[in-house]
Amino acid sequence: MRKLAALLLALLLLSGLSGCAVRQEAEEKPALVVGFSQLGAESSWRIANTASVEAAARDFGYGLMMENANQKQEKQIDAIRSFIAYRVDVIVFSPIVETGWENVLTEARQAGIPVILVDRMIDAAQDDLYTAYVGADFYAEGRRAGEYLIRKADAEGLAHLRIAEICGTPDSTPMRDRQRGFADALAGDPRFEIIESVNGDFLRSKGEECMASLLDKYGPDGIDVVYSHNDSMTLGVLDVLEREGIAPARDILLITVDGEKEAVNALKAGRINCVVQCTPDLGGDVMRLVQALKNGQEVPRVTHPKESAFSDLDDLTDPSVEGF
Ligand code: GZL
Repeated sequence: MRKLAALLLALLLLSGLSGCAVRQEAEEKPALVVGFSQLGAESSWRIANTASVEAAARDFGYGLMMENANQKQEKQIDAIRSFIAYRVDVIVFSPIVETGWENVLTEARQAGIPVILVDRMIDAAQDDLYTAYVGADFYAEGRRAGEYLIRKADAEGLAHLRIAEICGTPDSTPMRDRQRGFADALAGDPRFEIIESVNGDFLRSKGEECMASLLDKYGPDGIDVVYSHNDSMTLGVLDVLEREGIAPARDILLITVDGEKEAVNALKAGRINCVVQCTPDLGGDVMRLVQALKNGQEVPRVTHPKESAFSDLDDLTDPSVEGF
């Protein structure tokens, strides 16, 4: 009986201490507050990116005010204005499109609040309105997609490949640069023809609609390759192809970008030919820049994560071939 009483007493003391510790934490203000305007939740990539920023803020002990704009630029502008009014220490945002930010970012500069772009850029004309960019080199991603197709054509003696391109959100950095990098990689090679580029807005549902209308227009024998700017749209493409009895990666080659688990698993299962990586895990790089800014240190203007590509021409049993 005495042992039980001692145990209960110990538990009470521990809970009392921990309660005190929690109260103490609750009274501690975060070292710094970051205002984060996220553009939406349109894809697995975006959801993983949000989680990465939230986790990194926690790891650094920074307060995070996050506003999700649900794909509306005006909501991002409102969020940034609220961060300015709240006088956050740093503004981090992923601009849904490259244009239309001059006024609100000028207000942030006038308020003396540094702005870090994550994942997407703004128009170069406003270069002086942000301090740093953390995100992919989308042009390089597009080139990797094109360079895979050249390797594939070389390896299998393919000629005159008619390519349908399903693009991401118009005027967004990943859409513009994945398109440009891909076209530049193939430029001058007569084996490749981009027959049409359509907007799938990075959404699975629109990727499905695009693929259905492309098949209506060209027929299954009129398309040799689909180059899709993200995995969400590619999963919509797979739904349509397999519903129509078309063997993806065989009847029509499939190249996608992001590298989420479901796409990499489809690659390993022979349903996709190439997955170009685009890591969503940018939170750590962002918060290291925030910390450097807080300490008055210089920060790099551009921080690109390391990225690669996986394809059916590689050893897919390699442990590095995995999705996020
Ligand atoms: C790329 C990111 C894109 C992803 C899509 O960094 O901006 O937006 O490729 C996401 O999945 O919707």
